[in-house]
Amino acid sequence: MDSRSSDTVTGPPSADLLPDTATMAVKIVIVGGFGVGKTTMVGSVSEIRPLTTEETMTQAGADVDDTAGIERKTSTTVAMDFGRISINQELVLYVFGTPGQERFWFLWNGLFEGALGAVVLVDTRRLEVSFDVIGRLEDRGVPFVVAANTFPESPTYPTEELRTALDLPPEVPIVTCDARTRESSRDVLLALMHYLYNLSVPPGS
Ligand SMILES: Nc1nc2c(ncn2[C@@H]2O[C@H](COP(=O)(O)OP(=O)(O)O)[C@@H](O)[C@H]2O)c(=O)[nH]1
Ligand SMILES: [Mg+2]
Repeated sequence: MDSRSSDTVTGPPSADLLPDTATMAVKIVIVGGFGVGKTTMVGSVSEIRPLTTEETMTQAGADVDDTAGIERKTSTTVAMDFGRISINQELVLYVFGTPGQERFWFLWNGLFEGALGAVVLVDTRRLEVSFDVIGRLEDRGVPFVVAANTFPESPTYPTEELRTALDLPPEVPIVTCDARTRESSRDVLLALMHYLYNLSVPPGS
């Protein structure tokens, strides 16, 4: 029997199905400069096959996208990445990754609608590509955490040096991660959820 054509199949529930116990869905956006690992993070953390709009880079983009330092990168996200992760039985995160290049900023209005918070992924070799992204989040009043993605040649800086370099206020969490591993990417999302929770609880209560 072809199970895909039958609607009476019983068996283990597909990981694609949202568990019946899920009662709360939260929208999160992952942003950052070109090549910092957004698509990788959505892919590693998602329990459903991530939707991605990856395109092979063409010579036409050669002068537009700065690939210095990431020469092996041969594809780039055109619009967005999308994935889903269940944090526990009740809480489900919908994760959207979106490009940081200025020419994609028109997408931000729609993508940030209803988003509770954001992850700013940074590559410590190229911190400057994240400056604009952070500024735009601050302008919009979107709470965010910063995650430094670990590339082999990336220098590691003490957290407070990163904070100064990115001109971040003291309360913004800064974590390090390896976007290729599910656990590490999940920890980044958990750091964001803790931060959002603390923001929602008045101090002293
Ligand atoms: N070493 C290492 N490479 C990574 C990591 N995350 C992403 N990459 C690689 O860096 C490149 C850019 O990642 P990608 O997810 O496409 O970046 P995006 O433009 O932000 O979506 C890809 O070739 C990835 O395989 C990481 O944590 N460590
Ligand atoms: Mg991408």
